[in-house]
Amino acid sequence: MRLELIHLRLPLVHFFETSFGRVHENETLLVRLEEDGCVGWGECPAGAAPHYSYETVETARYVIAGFWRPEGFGNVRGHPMAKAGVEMALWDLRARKEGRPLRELYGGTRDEIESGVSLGIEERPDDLLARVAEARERGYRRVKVKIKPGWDLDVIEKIRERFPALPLMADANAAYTTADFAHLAKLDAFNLTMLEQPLDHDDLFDHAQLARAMRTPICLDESVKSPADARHALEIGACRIINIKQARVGGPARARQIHDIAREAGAPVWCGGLLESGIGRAHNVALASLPNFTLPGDVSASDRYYREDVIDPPFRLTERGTLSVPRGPGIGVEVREDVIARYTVRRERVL
Ligand code: OSB
Ligand code: MG
Repeated sequence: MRLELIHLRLPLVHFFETSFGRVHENETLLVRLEEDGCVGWGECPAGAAPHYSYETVETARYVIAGFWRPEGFGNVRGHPMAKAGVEMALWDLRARKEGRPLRELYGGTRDEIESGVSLGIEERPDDLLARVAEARERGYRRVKVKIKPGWDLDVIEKIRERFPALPLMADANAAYTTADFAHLAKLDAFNLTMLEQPLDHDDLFDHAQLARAMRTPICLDESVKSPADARHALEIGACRIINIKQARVGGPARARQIHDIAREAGAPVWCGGLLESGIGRAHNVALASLPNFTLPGDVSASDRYYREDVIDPPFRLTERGTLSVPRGPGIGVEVREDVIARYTVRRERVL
């Protein structure tokens, strides 16, 4: 077996700003696993800075290079994105060896997945309105906008005025506190499908309190890091919906456990994203083909992020506002190593 880590820096078509900052390019770590003439690919979409979570491309590289063995990660605590990247590569390798699509190994049931788009904070509300209009014209099934204190009620009100029937939601990336409950409850006036992660990245308890103080359903992202978190969150009413990111929760196996826990609790899930390259995107598409992914996800077409994707063919939005789930072996798309080489910051053989 041969394992390589490839640190990529991919320029974004348009900058992406959340409550924790703006990025113009995305840093991500690819995992390339080769065995018996077959290659499996995974991705740790950890980014350059520990803002979304404590992981970065550098910590993922450090943890995989230093502590991964062919038997697994042993007693490594935390570092879910590092673990997820390797696990994705192992699943892809296995599926390719068996000549089966990943979706089939996961028990996915869909041929296409509903695609939404996540729009960042802009300089001016009008800039965001133009981007919402464009997303709608392209046919995305729902629009998510990033909010933070000072960029919330007024912006949402403007979008609603112009697009009364648009399936719309907001994501705060943990920008609010318990002092903001009354303010957040004013979002109830705008018929949002959900409010994502308004409070602390580690919190469940306060979210349960907030959920009782507003009508808009709460969806958790950052706070659900494990199947146990999902169980606790649903049991105490901290959320009604879960955004599943396999990178955040430590890989596809744990993502599927969370999917099953939510299904048993009667809670829908959707597939989130972390600006992945085509490789992580293909893994997300395979995961999102599972039956309880009943809401449009943040898995958008390749051209929404990058001028040039590292896979062929890139993901394209169908006229139904969906992405097709590839039928080929593994992630079902060809990996363009020539494109990867052009964006590589560092490539290292670990095993
Ligand atoms: O909170 O869902 C998030 C991107 C980077 C970090 C956090 C988040 C996001 C997104 C974009 O919302 C999702 C995507 O389109 O990949
Ligand atoms: Mg989020």
